[in-house]
Amino acid sequence: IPMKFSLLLMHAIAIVVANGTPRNRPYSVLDSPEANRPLYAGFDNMRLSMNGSVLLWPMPAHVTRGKSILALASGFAFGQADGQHISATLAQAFSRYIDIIYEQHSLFQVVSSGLGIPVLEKLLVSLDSSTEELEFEVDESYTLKVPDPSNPNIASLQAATVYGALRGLETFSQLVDYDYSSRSLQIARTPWIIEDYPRFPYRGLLIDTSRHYQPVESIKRVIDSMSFAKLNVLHWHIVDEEAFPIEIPSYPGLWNGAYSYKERYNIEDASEIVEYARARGIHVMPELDVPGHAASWGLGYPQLWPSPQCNEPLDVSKEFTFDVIDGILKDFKKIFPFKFAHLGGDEVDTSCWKKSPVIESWLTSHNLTAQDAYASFVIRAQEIAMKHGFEPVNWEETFNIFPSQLSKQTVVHNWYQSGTCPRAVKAGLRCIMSDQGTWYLDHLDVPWDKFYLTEPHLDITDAAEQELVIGGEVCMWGETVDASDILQTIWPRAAAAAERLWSPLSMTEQGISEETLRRLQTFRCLLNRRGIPAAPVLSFWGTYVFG
Ligand code: CP6
Repeated sequence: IPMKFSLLLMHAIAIVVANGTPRNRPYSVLDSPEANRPLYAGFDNMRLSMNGSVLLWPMPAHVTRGKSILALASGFAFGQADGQHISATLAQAFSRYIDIIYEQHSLFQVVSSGLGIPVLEKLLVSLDSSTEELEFEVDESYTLKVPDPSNPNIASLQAATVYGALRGLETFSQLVDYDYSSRSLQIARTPWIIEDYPRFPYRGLLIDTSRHYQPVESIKRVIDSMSFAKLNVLHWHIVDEEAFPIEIPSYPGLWNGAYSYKERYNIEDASEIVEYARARGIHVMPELDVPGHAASWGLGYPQLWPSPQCNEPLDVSKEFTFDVIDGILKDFKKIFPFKFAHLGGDEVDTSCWKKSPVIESWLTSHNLTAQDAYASFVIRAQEIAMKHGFEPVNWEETFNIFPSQLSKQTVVHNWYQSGTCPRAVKAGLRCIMSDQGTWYLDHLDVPWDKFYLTEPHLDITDAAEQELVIGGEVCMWGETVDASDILQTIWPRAAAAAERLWSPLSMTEQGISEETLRRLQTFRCLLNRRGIPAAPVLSFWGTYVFG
């Protein structure tokens, strides 16, 4: 009998594990979002939301809802409240979200009349401010009412700025479901009242275009997908030792360090990326990683290499090195309006400086150790960046090795060891968390659970110190990905971090439950429906439950 039972039990477990992951069939239309019912949100969303779950990702700060239902009217439209200055950013977003709401269900005809249920004719957006400028810490809060208490056929979205309205439109789009029996677009559990705002102003994703080139189109898909998860900073690690793929008009030889003439960005490409991101409420932070991780600079200007045997760190002894940094940051300022520039400073191995005769004698004559020279290099790069109007971000080694020399303006970017942000904020500096053990997407074996459970305020209890943690960032280093697999490597795990960075701590500190898993699966399906090839949600959480 035990044998029989255990076989039954194993069978049950196998069904649970295999559920919704058809491994043995080639991809076909049967695997498309709408056809694969158990896995995809289009169908289950409706049932589950009626059963009580709120299937939004990331979870808003405050949600109340009712027990009614609304269908989108055939002429459903977004509009801006009468008498307001028309926002071009909002108008573009309206057209994107109409496409998203309708086309994600395009395998089916959408019926919108004769349903016998109330219809929603409009979502009216009202903005408190007409600014279109995307500044750091811009107000991203919004209030969404579906329908508005004043009119059963109109929903309202009120926001301080257009960037809050973008977040609200995303939330609205996640409320809309395709109902298979009536073939209409519906919103269940109305009336909804959602009041929402981010927990952290900096919710980042790093991409690395040095180890593998990413075509502009690929970066745009990454930006699209970030906006679905309410991430708002694309940290663009443009250059590293392997390649220098961007045009720098002040030093046009630099992009000789690109892999090929095609695998590089001209000014127009970079500006197009910045504007594409801005229209989605996403800042682009460029990184110029110095003095290490910079060997590729010397393909255009070999005098930046300390010696033929030593091609990084960059030559600290020559004024030319700092002229080049000055030119790059001056050109960056014209392309990247974000207030931060990342200046790297990580993994600097100065041992070959001491073996380069020119640098060795320069160190001796200036009475500097190699470490002093590393510090002075970083400080000088910070001064150049500040001269051009940037606030500097540096990887944590700079803070670990010479904390008191760093500008007070520095944002310390954690990656290497735990405890860095607690020390940085105690020293009065701002901090971004990117724990390599749990928020590095190139660590392919780290499951979403760990991304979800990473807490930027870990070991920081003082409120003023917590305030200095501006947020966190997941890092998609480029060694393991190119355009063929970047999206499925980023997603769905980055979404877990996105909720940690957006939703109130009181919610995320509850940890992971079956509800979290189901909501994340729903979000992953939403990404698939929108053309983002997010990978299946593999959960180690399941092993806690199923043994
Ligand atoms: N490149 C640069 C990298 C990394 C860093 N800087 C890195 C280090 C360790 C891991 C992953 C990435 N590839 N420029 C560290 C900030 Cl595990």
